[in-house]
Amino acid sequence: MSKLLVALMAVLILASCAPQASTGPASLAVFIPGTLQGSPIYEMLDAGARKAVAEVPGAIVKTIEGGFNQAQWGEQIATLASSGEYRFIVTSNPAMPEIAAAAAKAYPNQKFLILESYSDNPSYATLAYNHRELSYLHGVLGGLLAAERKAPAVLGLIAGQEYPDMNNAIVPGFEEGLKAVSPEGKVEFRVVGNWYDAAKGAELAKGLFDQGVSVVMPISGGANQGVLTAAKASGRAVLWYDTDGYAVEPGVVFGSGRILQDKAAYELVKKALAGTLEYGKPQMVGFQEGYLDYVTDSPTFVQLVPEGPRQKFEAVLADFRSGKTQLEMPLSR
Ligand code: RBF
Repeated sequence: MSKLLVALMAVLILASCAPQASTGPASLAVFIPGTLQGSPIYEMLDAGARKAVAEVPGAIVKTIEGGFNQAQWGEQIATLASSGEYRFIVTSNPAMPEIAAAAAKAYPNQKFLILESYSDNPSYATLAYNHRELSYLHGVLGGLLAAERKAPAVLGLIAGQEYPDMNNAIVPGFEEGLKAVSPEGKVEFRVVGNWYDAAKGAELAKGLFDQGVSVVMPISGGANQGVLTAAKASGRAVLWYDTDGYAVEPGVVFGSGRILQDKAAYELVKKALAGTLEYGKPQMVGFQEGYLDYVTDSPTFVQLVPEGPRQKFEAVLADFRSGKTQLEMPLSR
């Protein structure tokens, strides 16, 4: 027998002994690109995935927090894929399709479920949210609140970092919504530079308040806490982006948009475990599909936002919910 043939047989035997994620118990890894604490968008991912796993006998889930050094995420994902232990790697944020691409190429049998992303990579199932619609509504409410406070039509937006969905959908959508109620309105955009520095968040918010901004929307993970503290100290209003945030700082959060990432994660992980998830076919969802919402039935919202602006806002919102108003989300792949 030639040496080559022997070597080939050895490889085949070894490969047949290697862990086969597709045949063992259904096991999935939830990779958090950051930390769970301070980032409800990731908490919802984990909660939704865990709920789905709990309903499938024998299925196992492991959550791995990648931390804030983004340069390490690709290697961490590759380590998970190379272990062969996980039938699916579940993660979320618009940068992950690119970050996981090398691992997906090196381990073509590894499947990924990536939320808040849009990609036709055949190893990925992706679902993107229409951030333009959600930030538009925040802009409308922010503009109405600023007018109510007789403040300039200037809204603040404080982001953890810049990324295509932020620059191409969230900031412009916020400004479009503001301009729909105050045509001369403008958005002051500030960047923390990471997703955890509450002191920097507070400093940026204070800078905006000092220049007369009365409403600020933070999208900066753990740094949001600093924005809340600064807003409370100066009596300004905060718009909360990913979850129902009225209770995070009562009397300071005047509006809450919601991304139903827990629902999306639950549904898609359920499908993945049942073997019915489709790969390579990205989906985009918004208000009409029921994955975005604005929390207007909270007693806090009703109490804090006067009836006039509240009714105007509810009318705009109703048109998004019914699908009468739809905004196209610019794709970033
Ligand atoms: N949002 C968070 O709340 N916490 C984070 O740690 C966080 N890290 C992110 C890292 C990258 C590279 C990108 C592109 C986005 C990140 N986001 C984070 C934003 C998140 O994906 C989402 O866009 C916002 O929460 C708005 O829904």
